Amino acid sequence: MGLTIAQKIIKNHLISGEMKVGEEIALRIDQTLTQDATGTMAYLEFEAIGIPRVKTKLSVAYIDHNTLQSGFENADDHRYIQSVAKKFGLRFSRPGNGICHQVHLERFGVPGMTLIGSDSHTPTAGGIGMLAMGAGGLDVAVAMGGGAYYITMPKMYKVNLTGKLQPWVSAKDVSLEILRILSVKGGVGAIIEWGGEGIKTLSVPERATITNMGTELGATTSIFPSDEITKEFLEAQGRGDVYVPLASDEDAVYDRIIDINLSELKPLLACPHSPDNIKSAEELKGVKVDQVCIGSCTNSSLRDMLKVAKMLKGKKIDDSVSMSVSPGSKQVLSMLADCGALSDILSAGARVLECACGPCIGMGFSPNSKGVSLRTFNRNFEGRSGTKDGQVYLVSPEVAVASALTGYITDPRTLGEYIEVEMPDKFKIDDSAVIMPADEKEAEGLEILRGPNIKPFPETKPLENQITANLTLKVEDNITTDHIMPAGAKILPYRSNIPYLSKFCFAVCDESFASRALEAKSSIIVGGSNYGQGSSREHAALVPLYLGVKAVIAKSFARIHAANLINAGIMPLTFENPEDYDKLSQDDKLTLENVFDGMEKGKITLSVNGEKINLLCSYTRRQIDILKAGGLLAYTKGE
Ligand code: MIC
Ligand code: SF4
Repeated sequence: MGLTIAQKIIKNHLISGEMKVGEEIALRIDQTLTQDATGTMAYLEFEAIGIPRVKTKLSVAYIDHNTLQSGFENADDHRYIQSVAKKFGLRFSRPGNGICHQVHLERFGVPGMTLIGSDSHTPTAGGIGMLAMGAGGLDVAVAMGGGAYYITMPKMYKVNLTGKLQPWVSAKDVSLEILRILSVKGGVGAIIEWGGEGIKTLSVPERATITNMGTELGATTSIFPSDEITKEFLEAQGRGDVYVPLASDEDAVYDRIIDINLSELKPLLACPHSPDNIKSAEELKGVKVDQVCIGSCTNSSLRDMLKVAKMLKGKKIDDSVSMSVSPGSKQVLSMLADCGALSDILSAGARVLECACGPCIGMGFSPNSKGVSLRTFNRNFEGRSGTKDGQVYLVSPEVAVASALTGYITDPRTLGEYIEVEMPDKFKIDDSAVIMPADEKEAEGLEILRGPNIKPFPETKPLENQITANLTLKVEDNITTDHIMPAGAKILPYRSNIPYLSKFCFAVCDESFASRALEAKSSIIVGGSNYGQGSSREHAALVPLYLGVKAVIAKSFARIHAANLINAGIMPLTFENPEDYDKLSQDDKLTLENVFDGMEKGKITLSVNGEKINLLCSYTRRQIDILKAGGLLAYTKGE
C-alpha cells in the first residue's frame, strides 16, 4: 500500500509504536522552535531535565510575542532565554527579527524533516513539506534533550485542489473555506495533506497561510508536497541545498478526501467569535469597520505585504478606520523599505508596527469598545484582541485593504482591475539578528541570567487512587486556551510567574474561579466538546495545576491541550455518555474512585450526589506512568 507524505516522514522518524491510526507513536525530532511566551517555561523545564546541550539538528529560540518590554519582566525573560540559548546550543532570534513561523519558513525549515514548536501554529512550515507540529513546552524541552515526541497516529485527510484562485480571492479564503467545511473540530486526530492540480498555482507563502490555519481545524498538522515551487522558494532564500522532493504515492490511502475548486471560491470572512463562523464579503458588505490589522503568522509574507502596498499606493484609508501593518520578518520589512512599498503603506495612512505578533495576541492595538476589527490573523476568540466586546473578523489582506479604503466591509472584487505582484528571484538575506550559540567549551563557563519575575515550576504530587474534589467550574463547548489562560499586554509579561498568572485563569468566563479553586484546594473542571482548542500554551494546564485542579471532565478535548494536561499531571477524562454532562453542576462534590485500576481499564467511575457516572480515558502505558508520577517532569527525572 502506498504512503501519504506525512506517513513517509513519520516512517523515517519512527522510534517506537505502530503506524496504525489511534496508536501512540514516538517520533525523532530534527528541529525545535520556541517563542518567548512559552519559551521561558520550556527552558526552565529543559534545565530541570538536566541535559547540558540540545541534541536536535537545529533548535531556535525566537522572541516575537511580547516585545513591548513595558516593565522589567519581559526584558528579564528575554535575557534569560538569550543566555540559555548561548549556553545550551540554540540559535537566538532577537526581538524584531520576526514572527517565529515566518522566519522559520524563510530561514530554517527543511522539507521532509520533523519540527516541533511550543506554539500551535508551528504547522506553518508544512508549507514547504515539513512535518511540523505544535506542542507543549515540556514536550519541546524533552525533544531538545534528544527525547522522542509522542503523538497518536493520526488519520490522513486529503484536500484535492482544482482550478485557480480568481482575482481578489486569496489563500486565506482557502483556509476559511476549509474551516467552513470542517469546523474548528473537524481536523482533530488528522493530518491534512494538500494536493491536486490546483496546488501548482500556489506559491510557498500561500501554502504556508493554508498550513498555518490548519491549526484552527484542530488538525495534528497540515502539509504540502515539496515540489518545484518549494525548490524555487528555497533557492531564492539561498537555501537550495536543503531541498528534497516529496510527494505522496499514487496509491496512498486517505481516510477522507475533500475537493475544493479554487476557481469557485469567493472572498470570505470568519465572523466573531470563531474561525469557522464563515460568511462571504458579499453578504457582509456595508458593515461599518473601525479597525484593520494586517500581519500575524498567517498573512505577513513579502507577497502579502507587496499586495497590500500596491492596493494602497496613491490612495488614503478612510478617516474612520485605524489601520496597522506588521510585516512578518525583518527580511520582509527591509525588502518593503528597499522597493519603496513601505512608503506607499505609510502614505496611505497606515501605522507600521514591529515585526512581531503584536495585535494578534492582544499586545496593543486593541479595538475601541464594540469596535469592528478586520484582521488578517487566524484567531478571533472572544476577548483575545484585548477588548472584551470587540468584534473581530478574520479576513484576507485583499478584504482588509478594500475595507480600510471604504470604511465598510467591502468585497475586493468591486475594486476594479486586479493587482498582481511579482516575487523577487532572490530574497534579501541578512541573518544578523540571529545570534549563534557558544561552542561546547566556551558554553561550560557561561552563566544563565535570571530575573526576579521567574518563579519556580508549580509543585506536583504523585496521583492518588481516590480523588475527592469540588466541581469548581462548568463550561460549555469549544472553550479555548484564551478562556483558560488569557494572554494580552497586561498578562503576557507573567508567563514565567505561575502564581501571578493564576489570578486570571478563566477570568473571561468567571472572574471568581481562581479564588474559588484555591479555596477548594482540590477541584475538577467540567467542559463540553473540543475543550482546550487554540494555543499550545502549557500555562493553560500549569495554572490549573497550581490552583489544585486534579482532572478535567469534558465531552472531548483538543489534542495539544489534552497532552499538556497529562504532562502537568492532570487527568483529561471524557463522558461515556455525553448526556451525563447535564447531571453535573457547579459546587457538586465529586469522587473519582479506584483511579489506578480505572486508568488501566480505560474507565473510571465518578460518584456524585449518590449517583455513578462512567468516564472514559484511553491513556497509553507511558501516559499512565506520567500521571501517576505527577506529570512529565517528575516522570522524566525519575526515569
Ligand atoms: C497564540 O496564537 O495563541 C499563541 C500566543 O501564539 C499561542 C502560544 C502562546 O500562548 O504562547 C499558540 O498558538 O500556541
Ligand atoms: Fe503570534 Fe498570532 Fe501567530 Fe500566535 S497566531 S504565533 S500570537 S502571530
